Amino acid sequence: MNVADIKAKVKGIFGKEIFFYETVGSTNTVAADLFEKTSEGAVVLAEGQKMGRGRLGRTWISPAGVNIHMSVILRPKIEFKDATLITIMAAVACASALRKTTGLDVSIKWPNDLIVSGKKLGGILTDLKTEKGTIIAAIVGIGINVNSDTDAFPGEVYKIATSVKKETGNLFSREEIAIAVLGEMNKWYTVLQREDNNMLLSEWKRLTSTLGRQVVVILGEETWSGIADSIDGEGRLLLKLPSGEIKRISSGDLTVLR
Ligand code: BT5
Repeated sequence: MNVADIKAKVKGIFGKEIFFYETVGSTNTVAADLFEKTSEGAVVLAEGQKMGRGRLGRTWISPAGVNIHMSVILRPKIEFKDATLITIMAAVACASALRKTTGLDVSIKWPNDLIVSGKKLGGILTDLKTEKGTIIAAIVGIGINVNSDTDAFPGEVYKIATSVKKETGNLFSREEIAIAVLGEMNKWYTVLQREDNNMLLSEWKRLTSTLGRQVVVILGEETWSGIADSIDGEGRLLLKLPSGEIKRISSGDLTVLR
């Protein structure tokens, strides 16, 4: 990756400082370690990850040299209860950037998936550093399959994954996509920090493919099914249960049934 190109072309603070590695365990782990030595908007980028992480200890497949593995270090001034909004903000930024740079109809599946043609193009992993219940840092990890051949992904993942190359038939510049993501993050993070939740959430609603759908949400031992009705000001999913009751859910694995 041409890091100098990214630094030169980003607008705003995101990506002005970039720590670049050929291979890391996980960019989120590296970013958490670098946190004290960096300013807000610093980025960790890696060509490949040996221990790329999804949520709940899951693995993020991270082949070298083809995709984007990036973590952005934030120091958000928001309350702990609003932490889901950080992922919501990053998803809006990524979906917007991907639509603009690739022309693909990228949508957001609550809470952290980037979807094209019903398949997973990318994902977001937000790790928080807290002190006495206050958020002191958020590490926003972004994985986007750009030029990889997802048919070669191991296990069952090839069935659910896709890449920009697979969807368009063309190779894309990872730098161009990363620059767009960082530019959109700059914009939407400003919106989040000025607490303009209406602007953020209305853009999220424009970009999501989750609302109005029959879904199942699994969180630990619990499973709920119903209609994904809306999200609230804290980024929680409002699930309309068959009884008509509305259940507010902060995190979980969501499957769209129809
Ligand atoms: C996510 O988790 O979607 C968050 C992914 C975040 C990855 C970035 S890369 C940079 C930064 N550093 C890290 O270590 N992580 C972040 P989750 O919703 O839990 O989804 C994980 C699931 O997605 C896996 O269990 C697989 O089923 C599937 N999966 C794994 N690798 C994939 C890939 N490359 N593309 C599409 N799906 C994948």
